[in-house]
Amino acid sequence: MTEIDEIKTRAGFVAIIGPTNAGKSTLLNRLIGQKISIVTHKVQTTRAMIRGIAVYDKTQIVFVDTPGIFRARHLLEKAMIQNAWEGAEEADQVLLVMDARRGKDEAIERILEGLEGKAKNVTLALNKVDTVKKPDLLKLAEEMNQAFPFADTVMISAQNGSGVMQLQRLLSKKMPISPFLYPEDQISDSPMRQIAAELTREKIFLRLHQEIPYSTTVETEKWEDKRNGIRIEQTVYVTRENHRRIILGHKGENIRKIGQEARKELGEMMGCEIHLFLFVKVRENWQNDPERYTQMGLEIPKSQK
Ligand SMILES: Nc1nc2c(ncn2[C@@H]2O[C@H](COP(=O)(O)OP(=O)(O)OP(=O)(O)O)[C@@H](O)[C@H]2O)c(=O)[nH]1
Ligand SMILES: [Mg+2]
Repeated sequence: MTEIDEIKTRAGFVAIIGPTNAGKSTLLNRLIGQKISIVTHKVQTTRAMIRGIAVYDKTQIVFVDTPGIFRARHLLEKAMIQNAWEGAEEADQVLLVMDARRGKDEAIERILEGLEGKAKNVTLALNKVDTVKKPDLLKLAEEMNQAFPFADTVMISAQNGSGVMQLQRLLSKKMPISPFLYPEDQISDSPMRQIAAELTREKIFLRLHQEIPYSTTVETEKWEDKRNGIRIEQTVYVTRENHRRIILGHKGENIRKIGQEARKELGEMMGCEIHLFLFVKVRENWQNDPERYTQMGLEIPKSQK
């Protein structure tokens, strides 16, 4: 690249924020063209900020997926939500993703209040348009724009991709002129160890119900490149002995299936054989242990430091 070409490139950060379950992680994966952030039908899936990097034309956008914003109860949730707001404050642009089917509910109103002092350039993405009729969508767009001065409003389906290209183009134009911030072929700055732990957590979310997934965290303890693939050891931490038993399942059936599913997907992602070993341990108070957040890539709320 000559110096003149370099000046013409654009690069910047777009924070994807919104209520939990709005489809933020689904959108991130679609924008990147690869799964890097886990997705489930359950609320509060994403816990830390996950960055996905995409290049369109001469623009590099670092999309920051954030945890959904909701009313926090314990320290972990406070850390999740603080990280989401910090993502919004630090970004060049904010993309507010909402579930068009749910409409302007209390969660959205709280976020709009928060956005007032915290972010300037906010684009609204009405997501899940595949589930809503056009006249209702237009009404919602109008209602939202009366409530907040959005720079732009787009209608998308993160799931089937409708409107996502237009959104990419729109955001690209808003990025500041800058050299690229990461190597051109890099798609995330999350270490593979962390993505691998997230994948296992996703499988736990999908297989187990009620409060168990929320009281669970996964850490990659060992990652060794071997001649015949990668050997990975992970620990699943739970808060109570009976949760440990449920995760293991009858004759270890649950943990075996969780391991199989995670291993299969990791293998596809890495393009090699994965040998995955899962251990389940009780750590009663992990949700209040800041050390665990650092492992997840979450920052500890300032008030707690
Ligand atoms: N019908 C439909 N479903 C969608 C769309 N986008 C996402 N979903 C579904 O919505 C659910 C939540 O998606 P996620 O991407 O995990 O949502 P999120 O906003 O990241 O949620 P948190 O991480 O919990 O804050 C999943 O079941 C997705 O498959 C869409 O465009 N249309
Ligand atoms: Mg998410």
